[in-house]
Amino acid sequence: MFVDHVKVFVKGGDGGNGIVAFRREKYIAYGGPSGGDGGKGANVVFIVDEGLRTLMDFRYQRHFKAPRGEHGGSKNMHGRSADDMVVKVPPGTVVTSAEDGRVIADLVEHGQTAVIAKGGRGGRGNSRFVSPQNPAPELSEMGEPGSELEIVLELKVLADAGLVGFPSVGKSTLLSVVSAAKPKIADYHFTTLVPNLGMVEIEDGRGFALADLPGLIEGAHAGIGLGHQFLRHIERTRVILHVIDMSGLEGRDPYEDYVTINEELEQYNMRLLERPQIIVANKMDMPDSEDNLELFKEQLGDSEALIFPISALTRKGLDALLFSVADLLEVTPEFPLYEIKDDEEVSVLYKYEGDDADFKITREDDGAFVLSGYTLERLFKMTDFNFDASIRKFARQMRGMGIDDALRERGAKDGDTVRILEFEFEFLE
Ligand SMILES: Nc1nc2c(ncn2[C@@H]2O[C@H](COP(=O)(O)OP(=O)(O)OP(=O)(O)O)[C@@H](O)[C@H]2O)c(=O)[nH]1
Ligand SMILES: [Mg+2]
Repeated sequence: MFVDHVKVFVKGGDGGNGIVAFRREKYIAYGGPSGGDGGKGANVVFIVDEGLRTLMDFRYQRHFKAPRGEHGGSKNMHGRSADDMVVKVPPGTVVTSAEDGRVIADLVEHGQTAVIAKGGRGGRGNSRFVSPQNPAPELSEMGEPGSELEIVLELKVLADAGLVGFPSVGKSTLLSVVSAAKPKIADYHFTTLVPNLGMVEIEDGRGFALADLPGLIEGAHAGIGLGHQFLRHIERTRVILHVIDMSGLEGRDPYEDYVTINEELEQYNMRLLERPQIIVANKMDMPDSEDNLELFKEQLGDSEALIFPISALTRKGLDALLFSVADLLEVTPEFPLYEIKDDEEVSVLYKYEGDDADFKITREDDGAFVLSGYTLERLFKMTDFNFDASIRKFARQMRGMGIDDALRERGAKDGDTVRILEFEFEFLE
């Protein structure tokens, strides 16, 4: 099964909790604070494995939750940090945010890694809150929650050149005679259901990777036929081989075919038409092909166009075509698909977006004020409500964020209910 598009959920591990503890030693009446920090939660890391060819494994596992860090211990013992959760992906995997489509990582080379969801840091134990004013704080933090997000994985095969054209024009046949690939070939439409890759080696020692794609028809960009879903695989190719059936045996006009496919490429966007194209006039072994080719050239009216008459079936004209592809590849730069910022920026970007960094106040039917927002919820989750000092610290942080004032503005009165996540407390003036 070939799977090239999946949506999955990833969550970095939460940090371990810091704890409140005090030394109890034989000859020391009042030991100092000794609560250790929690360990760091694990990141979810993707790594490219060249042994993988599809995203099939993700069909069966769609949730990736990394383990949390260990909690701190007494005697200032730090909790152990959790080991990263490493997930293998095939080369050519593009990771985007399901929410807004932003690209998080483009994983191409074997061994390449990217942090997709960051683990939270460990909460600090009470020995870290010691100050001259408070030598024995009853205050510690819970671990920071790991970031969580829904992502889309798309596989975009890594080929230098891609074969496009109507169904049954001979794309797979061509791939099969210039490489060791064994794609399915038949005289009905949509024989090829998934992209095939072949390595082409030419006589002068040069070589390139060639992809055979499922046939396109008018409206493919809008999902007709096998749809544009496979066009994503041309996105990385630098040169497009536009295969046209010159025999006219199916009753279509070769020039119209040519125009239709180019329109589909244009509609698909991704600037596919900016890529150099080589026109492969196939099935030249058939009786009407010569005449059709002459007519095609007239209609095209472009003397610069690279047109190679071949017969994939009888293997005629292949060398000239392959040399030309290799030449063109040499002068065609890589097409940058995405610009990716470095890991740190990416994970911060994806953890909390825009207004989430702030807080939001909504009213519920029962009159309660509901507070939400990433920063606030994060602070909340890191507060250990078993200790008054922690609660007071959280109250101070909320005030610092302007939440008290905002609540008052929204009409909150002494004794009103305020909710954060599943907890509630009273608003006190
Ligand atoms: N006469 C002739 N027939 C060819 C040639 N190349 C391919 N064919 C035939 O055309 C039919 C379709 O070939 P495929 O290679 O499966 O075509 P395709 O473009 O991959 O088709 P889809 O995968 O359906 O998009 C088969 O019956 C081939 O034998 C050629 O050069 N000459
Ligand atoms: Mg095919």
